[in-house]
Amino acid sequence: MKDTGISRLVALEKNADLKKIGEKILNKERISFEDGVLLFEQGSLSFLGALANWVREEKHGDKTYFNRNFHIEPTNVCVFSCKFCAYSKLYAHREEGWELSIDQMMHIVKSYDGKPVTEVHIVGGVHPKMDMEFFTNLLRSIKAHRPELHIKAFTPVELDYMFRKAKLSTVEGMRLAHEAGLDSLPGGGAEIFHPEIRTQICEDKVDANGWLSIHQAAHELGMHSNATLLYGHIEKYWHRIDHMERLRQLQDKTGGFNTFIPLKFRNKDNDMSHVAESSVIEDLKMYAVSRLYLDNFPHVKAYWPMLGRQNAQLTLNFGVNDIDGTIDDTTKIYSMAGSEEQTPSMTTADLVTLIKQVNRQPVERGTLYNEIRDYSSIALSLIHI
Ligand code: V47
Ligand code: SF4
Repeated sequence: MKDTGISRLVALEKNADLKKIGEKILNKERISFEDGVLLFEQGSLSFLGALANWVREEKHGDKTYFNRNFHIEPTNVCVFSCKFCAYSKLYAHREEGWELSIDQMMHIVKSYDGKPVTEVHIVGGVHPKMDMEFFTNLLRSIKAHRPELHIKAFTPVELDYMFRKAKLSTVEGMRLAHEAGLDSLPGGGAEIFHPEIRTQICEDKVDANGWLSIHQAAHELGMHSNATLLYGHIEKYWHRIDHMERLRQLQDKTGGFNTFIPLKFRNKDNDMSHVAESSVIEDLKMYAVSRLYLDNFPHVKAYWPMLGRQNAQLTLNFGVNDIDGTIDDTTKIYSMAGSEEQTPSMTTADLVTLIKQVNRQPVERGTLYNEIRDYSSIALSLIHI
């Protein structure tokens, strides 16, 4: 153990249960479900932060990853009715929404020709007319135009609906989507797995087992994926740990997850607007406990459009080693729910500055964490776009 400061902090901890958990973490032993709940309930922010930062530095040193990506949201029309969603328009009201054709989406892809983006992230509502055939055509068109662009697309909510409509099993559906060009899955649609909460906030979409089995099928085809957790609304701490426990178990089996992304619930213009948002202290505790509980997840990511740039900087001392990407101002799912960033877009120079301001090492990555460029000693004036 290289940092004696952290050993002293754990040795001086007065709460005997927390001290034991701290010792387990420093010995690289797995913490239990009960330990996870106790960390949330009794761990001080400084204790959690110091431990999570120690784990982060053991795994990644000061490296802080970002990528250059853009988003496409094919539609905000959705057959489901998640209570936290400020974004979707029910099919019956689809004149208020948007539905992009393949040509319109290819126009977006082509607008990035010649620009150094490495990933397109495609996710949206579940439109009954956008089916398996539509999306496999889209995947093939993108690959035909720009084969090296990594396509990270579709949550199990969208995939489950597509597969069921096409009468495909999960394994067959994933294989067809992969063959058409799907490279990896984003982490969305997970929310809170436990049915006690899931039935209250998003009862009509794919359940926990459906979500997990789609990610498992992707992993078994050699694809990687991310996982999210929507926190800070009506769930209790143990629901968060239950959610992470299910992810940790699947990761033990497949090793296919790259990144865990806690998503802070935002309450603007949705059916849960009466629910208060979490404080920054609670946000930082969430990131720290995620880093401590998910010992088999390589990366923990802060999604800056949702948290705001300064809070995202803070998370880099609470277990986070990835800060997503340059994104672009087309991402509506957050701006419509009251995120900090109404038009999320950061240049590479902005991202590098943000990371350097907190003395971390900015590294551009591909979707699968292949390192593209270390920006530690590159002058800002030499960074373009
Ligand atoms: O599943 C919807 C969330 C998610 C609200 O994998 C909300 O790299 C907060 O998963 N307050 C979709 N969150 C987005 C997503 C994502 C984002 C960035 C990167 C990656 C990745 C994945 O957005 C949904 C839902 O949990 N969401 N409404 C809201 N009011
Ligand atoms: Fe539809 Fe996704 Fe919104 Fe739920 S969160 S209503 S699945 S767009």
